[in-house]
Amino acid sequence: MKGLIYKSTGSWYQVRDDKGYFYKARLRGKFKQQELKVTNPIAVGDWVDFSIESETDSIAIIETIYPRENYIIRKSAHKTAHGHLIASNLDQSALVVTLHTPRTSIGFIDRFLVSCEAFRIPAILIFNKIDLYTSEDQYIYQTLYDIYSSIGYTVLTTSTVTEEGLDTLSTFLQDKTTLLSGHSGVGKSSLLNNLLPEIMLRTSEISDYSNKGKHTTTFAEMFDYNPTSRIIDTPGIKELGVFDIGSDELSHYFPEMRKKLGGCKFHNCRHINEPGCSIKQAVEKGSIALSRYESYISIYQEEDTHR
Ligand SMILES: Nc1nc2c(ncn2[C@@H]2O[C@H](COP(=O)(O)OP(=O)(O)OP(=O)(O)O)[C@@H](O)[C@H]2O)c(=O)[nH]1
Ligand SMILES: [Mg+2]
Ligand SMILES: [Zn+2]
Repeated sequence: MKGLIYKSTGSWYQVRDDKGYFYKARLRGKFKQQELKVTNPIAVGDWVDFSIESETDSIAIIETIYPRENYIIRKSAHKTAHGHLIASNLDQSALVVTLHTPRTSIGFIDRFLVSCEAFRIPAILIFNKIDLYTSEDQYIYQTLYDIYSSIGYTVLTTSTVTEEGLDTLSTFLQDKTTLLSGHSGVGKSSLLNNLLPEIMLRTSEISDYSNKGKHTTTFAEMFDYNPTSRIIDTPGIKELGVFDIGSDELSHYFPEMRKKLGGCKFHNCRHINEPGCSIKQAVEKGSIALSRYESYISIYQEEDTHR
């Protein structure tokens, strides 16, 4: 039987068959992994073939996995040169961002967007907790809005307290499978609880001590928003760690740089200190944001040292 993975805990999986029945599944002992070096062979969003072990207890065994259309992966915290799959077969990936309690850094936003570009997954940014914005935050938000929307990214604002922006968000979720990602405590599960009140996911307050989230969600889980739309809640991540992207191809994953690459004097320009660099000229003119260029340099150096 063919099924779709809705939840993955690492030791067992929740798989849904084509009639909508859920089974608790584990992997066949000699399950054949895909080529990708990962710490988790099966992720939420994977299509699999499974066999039923016990119909009465809804227990199943996952036999094989179908090729993935795409996936989001981060560097494994435990095993070097390995990735940890966050989810697969996505139509879009939404990064939930906050300006404080907790604060999302621009570097983190850009790393996330680079990963999405590399895996060809459309990305949107959701600025949550707008009920908390001071006038200074409003100003920062406007600056970020201008930067990211001019590159072509959809930028939304939401509040789960005032419910502002949730209707608009809902239209962006229509007929798609959407990943919700972001730091712990930004409100991913809260957003899902607002969109789907019956699921009642656990959420928790930001720590007073560290002003950070408490890693309340521990496993990725997919939910049916409506018959044609699905949303994936994920555990908060500290760092994405751009995975397996060569520094020479990095500028292709900055859409505003991609358009200008032909203009550099040297065809193998790294856009760091070469003369006649169209990217650096655009940064000086202000048509490429300095913060984006700084993220480029930072990821470039990180990727370059890992080779
Ligand atoms: N003021 C305000 N608080 C919010 C908003 N959205 C979420 N929160 C609060 O932020 C805290 C963290 O929310 P969660 O939904 O648990 O965050 P999460 O992103 O799921 O966190 P992890 O599961 O740890 O990754 C909770 O106390 C929520 O009530 C919002 O729009 N405004
Ligand atoms: Mg959560
Ligand atoms: Zn250049």
